[in-house]
Amino acid sequence: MAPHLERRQALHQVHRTGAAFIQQALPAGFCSRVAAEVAAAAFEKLPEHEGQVRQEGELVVLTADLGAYPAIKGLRDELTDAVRMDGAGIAGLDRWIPNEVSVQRYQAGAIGITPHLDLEKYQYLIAVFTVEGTARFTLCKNRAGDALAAWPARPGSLVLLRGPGLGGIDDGRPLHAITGPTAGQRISVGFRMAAAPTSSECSPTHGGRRPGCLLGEKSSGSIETATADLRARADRAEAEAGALRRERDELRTALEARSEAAAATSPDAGQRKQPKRGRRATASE
Ligand SMILES: O=C(O)CCC(=O)C(=O)O
Repeated sequence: MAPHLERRQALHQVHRTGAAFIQQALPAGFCSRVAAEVAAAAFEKLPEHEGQVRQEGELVVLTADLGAYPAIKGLRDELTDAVRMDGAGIAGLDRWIPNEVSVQRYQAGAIGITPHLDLEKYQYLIAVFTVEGTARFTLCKNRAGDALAAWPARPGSLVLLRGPGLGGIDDGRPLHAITGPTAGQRISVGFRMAAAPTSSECSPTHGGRRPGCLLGEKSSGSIETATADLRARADRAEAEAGALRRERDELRTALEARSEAAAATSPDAGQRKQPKRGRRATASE
């Protein structure tokens, strides 16, 4: 994994701007192990259209205990610990537990996925490693795909995206797109924390997520979703309450300083203190 400081800076950047890129997050040998592990997985073709989004690639979603995928399991565990440690102080990251792994495969010349938002149910953070092949990842200004930033998603690189609730931000999901590789194939491994699979999203043939729902931009309700939403709102309320407390304290300090200054510069400052002493004396008699 990338050094501690680089990860920390990247997580703060995700919080502030919506996305960050780490060029060298995984060693080449480890990427090859992950690619070999998923080579025989049951990929399914993504639907070509999802609303206004176009996509060309394949997907397999791993939701179980990952026993058959030891390298991915190890990566998930290490990533979870790293995010908790390096994201300390960014609301939501202390409870980020990726429970869904999406492995995506694209062939040379494929469209990839045109500008889109990830589903709202993916809370706090999305982490996508590239383990094979190269493509251009774009952080988009608009649906036309104009770039705010563009990064080469190569083996070992990591893209981090903001999910709902991160740092108390209600919904700061970034618009993004990925091309297909220019040669060979590209494989990405994405880690997400799904608040809950809903009955309409579940299908036994698709590992609990229907193909294409990756790109849907709303999720429907369920108890788990509602619970996660309440948690995110509680985090936000906590952050706002902290900010209000700090503002109150600053205002109080400023007010005290101002009244002391006013009292000190007033021509009858000495006299004003007299009645005070007098009253106290009177009261105690
Ligand atoms: O395959 C990738 O690198 C990322 C694909 C993507 O944009 C997504 O899964 O939302």
